[in-house]
Amino acid sequence: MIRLDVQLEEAMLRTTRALIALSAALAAAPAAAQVRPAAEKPLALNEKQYFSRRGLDVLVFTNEYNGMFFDEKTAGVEMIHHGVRTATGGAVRLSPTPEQWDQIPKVVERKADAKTGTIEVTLRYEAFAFDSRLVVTPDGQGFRVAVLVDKPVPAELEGRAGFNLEFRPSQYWEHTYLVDGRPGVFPRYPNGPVASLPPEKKIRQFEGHSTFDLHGHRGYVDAEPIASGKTLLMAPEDPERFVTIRSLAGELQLLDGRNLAQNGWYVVRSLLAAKTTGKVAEWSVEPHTIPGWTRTPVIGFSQVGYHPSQPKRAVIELDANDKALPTASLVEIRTDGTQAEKAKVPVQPWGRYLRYDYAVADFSAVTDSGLYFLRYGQQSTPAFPIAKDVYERVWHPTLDVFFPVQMDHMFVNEAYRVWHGAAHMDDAVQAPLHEQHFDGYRTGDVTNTPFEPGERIPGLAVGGWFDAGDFDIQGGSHASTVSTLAATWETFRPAHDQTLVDQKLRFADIHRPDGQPDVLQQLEHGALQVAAQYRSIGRLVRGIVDGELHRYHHLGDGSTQTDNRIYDPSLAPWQVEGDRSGTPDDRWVYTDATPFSNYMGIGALAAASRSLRGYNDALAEECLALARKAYAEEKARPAAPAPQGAFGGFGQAAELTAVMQLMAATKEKAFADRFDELVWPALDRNAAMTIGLAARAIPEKDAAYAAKLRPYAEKYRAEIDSLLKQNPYGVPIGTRGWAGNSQVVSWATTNYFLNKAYPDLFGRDLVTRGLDYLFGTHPAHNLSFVSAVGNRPKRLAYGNNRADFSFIAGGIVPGVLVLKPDYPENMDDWPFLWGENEYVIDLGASYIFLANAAQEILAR
Ligand SMILES: [Ca+2]
Ligand SMILES: [Ca+2]
Ligand SMILES: [Ca+2]
Repeated sequence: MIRLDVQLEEAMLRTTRALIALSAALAAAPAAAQVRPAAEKPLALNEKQYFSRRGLDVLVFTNEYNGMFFDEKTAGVEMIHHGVRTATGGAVRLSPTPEQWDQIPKVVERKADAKTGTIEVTLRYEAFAFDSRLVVTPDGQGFRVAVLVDKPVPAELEGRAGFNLEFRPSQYWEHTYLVDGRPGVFPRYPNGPVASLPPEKKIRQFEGHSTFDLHGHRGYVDAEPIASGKTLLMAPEDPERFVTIRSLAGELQLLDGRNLAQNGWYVVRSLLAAKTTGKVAEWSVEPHTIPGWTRTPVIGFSQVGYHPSQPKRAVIELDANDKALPTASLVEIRTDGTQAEKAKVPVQPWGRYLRYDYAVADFSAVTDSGLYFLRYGQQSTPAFPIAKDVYERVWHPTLDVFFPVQMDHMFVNEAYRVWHGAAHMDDAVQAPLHEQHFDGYRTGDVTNTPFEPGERIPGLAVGGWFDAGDFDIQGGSHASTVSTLAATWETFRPAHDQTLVDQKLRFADIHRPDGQPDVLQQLEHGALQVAAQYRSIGRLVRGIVDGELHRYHHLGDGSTQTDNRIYDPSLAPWQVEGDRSGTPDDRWVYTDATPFSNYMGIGALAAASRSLRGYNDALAEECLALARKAYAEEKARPAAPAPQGAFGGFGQAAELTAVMQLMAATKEKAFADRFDELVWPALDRNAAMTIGLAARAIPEKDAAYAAKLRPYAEKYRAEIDSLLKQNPYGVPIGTRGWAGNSQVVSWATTNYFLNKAYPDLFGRDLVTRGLDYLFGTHPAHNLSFVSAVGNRPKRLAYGNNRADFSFIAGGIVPGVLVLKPDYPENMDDWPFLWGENEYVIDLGASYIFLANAAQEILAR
């Protein structure tokens, strides 16, 4: 009943907003096409080097294509339309609907000219020695974009090179378009048209790989236009999405990239004029804006709720044109269902961070258990509890669902649903030499193993998890996941058992207890794979991954990525004899050797050996023996060059991890001495990187150690203070190409260990703040970043089920990506941006640890 009230209020608010928008649009509707309302300022270049006016920003190569992941849909000409980045990829492109691994242009030069108010970008396709210039000029409420060439388009690119601009499909679903007056509805699901073309027409993809599996047929596929004409009106019925595009030379095509790749966007495209120089394409683009538009405030709060004794801060994100209201209310939903204002708290302006203004409403004073929601102006948040047990179950979906779903080499069932069959039973063969893989792996001159390229490395079809939204086994993330699960067991001993795991039958069943703690069963599953790697080659592998791009991008049941049969070259492709096949699809093992990754693996084995004792003694023994042997071998190798600078100690920091785990596992003096030898110089080099590990070792050491460590902790605490001032959320927010939830969790976890050792220096709030951030107190929106956890969690993400616009319960997404120069983004209607939405296993394990840690310190 109360929920109904809340929902009703939200629905009314939405309707009111829509009505205001609609009436504004109606008032402006005739003007949108012809006369412009005088009150609206024209688009203009701002000091941050992008074009801006109220309701519209146009970015021109503020963000570049990435040499590592190629087309991430975060580069080129882009539009932020009423606060939403609806368009990207405005650039000269070589195919109608470019895929992630298609050739991307290099930015040779970018000039933002404050005098003329234009931005000019020179783009180059090295493979074709093809240069073009993109000139973007404000034009009234919109802009013009022209492509110029000094030399004609190369002959082999005639009819192929074009100017493309891509629109996010989910923003245009349930909307219409008009092309030269002819109406159409944006396709909800890709339904063509496509054409099969002869292979000689195909433009080479990254490093000669192919996203397309010919299966013995010759043709490859290109998307064909859904519509074409001179003038395209996109979503003319929706004032927030309405864009008019006119081609001033040549035709416009509207295409649907999803026909080739599920992560494709709608593409508007004009072919470049051939055999001529100067202007070879030109558009006028006029995005409609709602006069006086102001972005709805985002009320950041924890969708999970709060422990009574923890700080409770809502962070309100405001449009630059908005002004903070003086107060916000905490409304209680009482036990009889009625509502009453529990507290009115001041809204304290915090200031500017990136492009928004922020304000903080602190309602920590309320400590009564109950159900609440926040009211700010006309806006109400979803309801949330204040209760002692809010963290008790938040990590269960991660352990109960996310981890089982990620299990490789297992059949995974949940009630009536099979998530996937036993995958990659044909693992694995030594990767070829001199190979640059599309997922970042690389091989050099030698294999570093007794195996020849292409030769089977035995024993690897066991244990392990799909690393992320893809299906590879990544050595580093496995080592760290195993270590973290072991730490979770050792620190908290969670007996939680909701999953059956049968290694003999390779069968996992979700929501079915089997009398064994699930943390140990997952730890065992990871340890089985890491131990297998050390057994076969004596080292942690970099990765076990599909060697061909057209299988690597696999979506769906992981057990259908390969044929699960051992490759037999005496058979023809697609020929099958028993458990052998003629299709060379067995995964490749990348075995480049670095002390860093070896030490990570050694640490994981030593950690696993401790936790597995009493559960799987044979595996525990073997893990420790393998770790000792590998450590001795690594030490016997010639020493790596001396570390340089603050981060130069990476290799030594890794040895420190291994030594700490070996010290804890063996209690031997030699490891304790080596630990002392390494830890202090590492702290002197980079305290922030080492302090967590050093604090973790306190239980293994004496009081003198803790006393000696204290000044480092004090120094680190002072660094945190300055960090807390950088943004209103009080956690470190990363600004790299992969969003920073991992850093937030690891930061909060370090604070947990430091809180344990030095509670006078490190308050509990430095731990819970990390979880508040994950659960909704963050920029861009207020959804919980943990799928299925909290009142409004991420409903779609870049899991291996992303093609279904779905989620995996308990998966944690990377979070808020800060696009240059100032746009925080986490798409909640489009799962395909991995930097924002891809689940990874090591973050899953770290989150389980942190949630247990919060529960423990709050119960103290
Ligand atoms: Ca991967
Ligand atoms: Ca179990
Ligand atoms: Ca196979």
